[in-house]
Amino acid sequence: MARSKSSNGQKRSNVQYGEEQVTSGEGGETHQIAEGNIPILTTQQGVPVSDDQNTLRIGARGPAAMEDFHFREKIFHFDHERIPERVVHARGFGAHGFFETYESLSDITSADIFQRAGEKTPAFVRFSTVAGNKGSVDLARDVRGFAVKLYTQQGNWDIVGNNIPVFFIQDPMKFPDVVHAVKEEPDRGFPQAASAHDNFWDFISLMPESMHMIMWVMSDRAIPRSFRFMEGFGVHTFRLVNAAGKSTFVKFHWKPKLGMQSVVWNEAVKINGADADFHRRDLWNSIQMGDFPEWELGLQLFDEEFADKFDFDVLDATKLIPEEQVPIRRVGRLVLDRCVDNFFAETEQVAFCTQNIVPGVDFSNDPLLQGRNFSYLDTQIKRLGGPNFTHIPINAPKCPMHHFQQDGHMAMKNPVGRANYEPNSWGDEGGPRESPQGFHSYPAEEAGAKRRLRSETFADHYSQARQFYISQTAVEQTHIADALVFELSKVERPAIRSRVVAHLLNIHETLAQNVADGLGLKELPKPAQAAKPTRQDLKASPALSILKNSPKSLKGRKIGVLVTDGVDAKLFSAIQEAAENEGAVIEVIAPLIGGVQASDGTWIEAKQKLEGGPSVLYDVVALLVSDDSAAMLAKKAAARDFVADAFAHSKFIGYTPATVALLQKAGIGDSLDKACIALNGAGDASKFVTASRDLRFWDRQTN
Ligand code: HDE
Repeated sequence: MARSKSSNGQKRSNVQYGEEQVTSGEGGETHQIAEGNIPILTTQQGVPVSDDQNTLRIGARGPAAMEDFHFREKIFHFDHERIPERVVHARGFGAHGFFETYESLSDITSADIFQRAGEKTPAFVRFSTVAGNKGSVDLARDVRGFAVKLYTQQGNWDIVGNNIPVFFIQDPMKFPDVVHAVKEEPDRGFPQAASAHDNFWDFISLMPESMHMIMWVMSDRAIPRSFRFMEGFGVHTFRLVNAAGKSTFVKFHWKPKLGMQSVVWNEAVKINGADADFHRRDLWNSIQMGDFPEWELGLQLFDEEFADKFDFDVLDATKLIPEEQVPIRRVGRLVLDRCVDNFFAETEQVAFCTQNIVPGVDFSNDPLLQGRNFSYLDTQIKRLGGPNFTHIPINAPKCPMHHFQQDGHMAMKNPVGRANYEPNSWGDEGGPRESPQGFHSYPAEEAGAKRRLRSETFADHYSQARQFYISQTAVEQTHIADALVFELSKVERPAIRSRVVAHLLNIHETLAQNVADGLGLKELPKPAQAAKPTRQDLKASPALSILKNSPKSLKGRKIGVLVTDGVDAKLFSAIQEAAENEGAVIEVIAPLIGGVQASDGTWIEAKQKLEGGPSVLYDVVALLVSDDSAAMLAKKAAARDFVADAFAHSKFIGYTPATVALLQKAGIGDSLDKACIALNGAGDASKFVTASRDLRFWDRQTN
């Protein structure tokens, strides 16, 4: 590249060879010059730049000149573009919105956000996976972070939760271990964003307290269809405190307005290949379309008396309180209605801290929560480079702030005036003062010997794992067993596989047996030694199942419509209309991205070329194949995969008579069931769309 003029004498765009001329030339061949309203490119110091294509050099083929301040500044800044990614939850996606309070909760809490019905509080939410690095895939089997920052009038309140209501460990001392174990193995640097490896299962098999969370992570909760269709949980017990100082325990829940939905594992694997950004794209698109994702905030409120008599310790983060036992009170809604302007500035730099609470909210003694209260501030200082990360707009409170903290790296908001300490005698000019209305900690009385000790009340590790398992439908139970078999089949050491099965025996015998069979384990191990025997009396909690709470609606879902030239125009429009009536969207897939000509001569634009739009990207598929194109399509591997996958993933399939050739070639022509709906004409469209509200025809998995 050192020689400037290309051999055939052609000039490449934007670069002028061999001359110093910057303004003339035809078309885009020379520098793009600022004209009219286009601003002039400058350095960070504001110096106008005349040439952004070439470094300053001595002679056309000579060495670079050190004095090229524009080059040095540009490269120096580029070299420093990255900040450390989060040690966990590195891959995330955020959006802005608001929280709207339904009713005053002043009897329970003095938190300003809950005082006035109808009040809207700005919010920012960041969803994430836990284990994968920043550039990993969206549909890893993993817990999802669900972190909410509420910019209240009395300061920022962060509810830094997950989409699973319990955690792997009980004591924060073990957090680095569980995270090291799940992330890539240190010698080889892989696997990424996958718990299916020896280190993770080795650790888990030695940590019985993780068994409840393992049930959740092996369930479909860990492969959500999108952020919009998953629940969120604050996990720990917190306190709400009213103006009179009365405390009520609380657990926080976020309930998705569109209901819950997950994908199946084989689908997740393929989605990661077809669209590694599946979840972020979904959130981005739905907000851009004005279909704003929404959750309701639910509170489980209980007092000391309940806490004392509850089957488990409310301070143990490996336990939940079934909704059937303490019902959820819905007190407001969270709406995400604005995408970020800049991913780095907002999503990457947002700094959540569990210790960010406001008057009227307080911590409990959950040891994990107490450990987190140290960790988050510490990690933000490392990640964002200093103590002034609250000066970054995404982290800055939207209420007045006055304090005497000053200086440090990148100080943006600097106090004016003389007083930078308190007490002072400067009167009105002396700066802010404390107030009785400020934050008061709940005066819980604490006493006890200083020891390193796990409470006896934390000792039952299997009963709620069993309760979760028996609360699932048969299909969901099969998915849990399949996930365990998949994960443990990637584990190379047989002893680890067997140790996990030994724990499963304490949870549910059928589950343990199914997993053992799936692994080809010749002999069942002895059940693991349990600190407490598994309780058999805990009743199933239907709220824990996704499928028992299926929304039976296509609202917010996506129908993939595969079209070919000559597609029945009336049928296409009828599907489009029926989808709109349901609140669903359609996406057109065609053999060529340019689109197809319909039977009435109109042109239908495609959003995806067949090879780039596999059926795993859609909730429901309609195959609007015309008579003339059926044979051509049947020859295409992508078309055969499209229908075979839709069928294998238990999806509803609408098909025109001509499609049968393709279905036959894909090997499903003779297995069509009641979720495969013939579309003989426009009249069948609404029947098909209505039937698809079930989202999946699970009987197909068991038949
Ligand atoms: Fe976190 N966690 N965590 N965690 N966590 C972080 O903070 C930590 C835990 C959660 O979108 C880190 O900013 C410890 C439970 C979310 O930016 C770090 C312990 C729950 C996010 C950290 C836990 C969570 C984090 C890494 C055990 C669910 C992403 C980067 C005591 C209730 C927030 C960062 C975002 C992030 C520490 C356990 C949720 C290192 C020590 C339990 C959603 O501070």
